[in-house]
Amino acid sequence: MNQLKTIPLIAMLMLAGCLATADTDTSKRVVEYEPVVYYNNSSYQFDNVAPMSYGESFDLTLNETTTLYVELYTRFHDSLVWDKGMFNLSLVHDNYTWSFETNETTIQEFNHTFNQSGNFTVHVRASGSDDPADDIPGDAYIAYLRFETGKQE
Ligand SMILES: [Ca+2]
Repeated sequence: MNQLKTIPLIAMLMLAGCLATADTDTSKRVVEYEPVVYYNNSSYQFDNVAPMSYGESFDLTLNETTTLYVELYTRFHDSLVWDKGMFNLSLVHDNYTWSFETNETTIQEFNHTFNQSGNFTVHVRASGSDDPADDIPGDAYIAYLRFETGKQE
């Protein structure tokens, strides 16, 4: 019984392989907008009572026009004792720096397009603390970054 099920499955897999190959061999190729996409997700919650900083960095090579799409959730309380926490996102490439900073408690989506190619370093930094006297969890952020590069404009 198992063999009867296996044989058609193998035949289907072979056929699927043929179809996929035939598809890519098409001589008339349509050049479409195919961006190269990089994702980076970063998040942190400050459970410390005294202020603390947190950061992540990563390198990225970008080729043509790049659009960075950001989905950002930030939560920062007004501390009686310390400076208010903050979130900072920076892209650094040679003498070029783009950065965004906020200390709001909000959800925001935005994008930024830049005509720079080369090796970038992306810095995600934040500082914050937790107020032990309230029921609210500590300062926090969640950042979803999506880089789409190679866009024809
Ligand atoms: Ca708290």
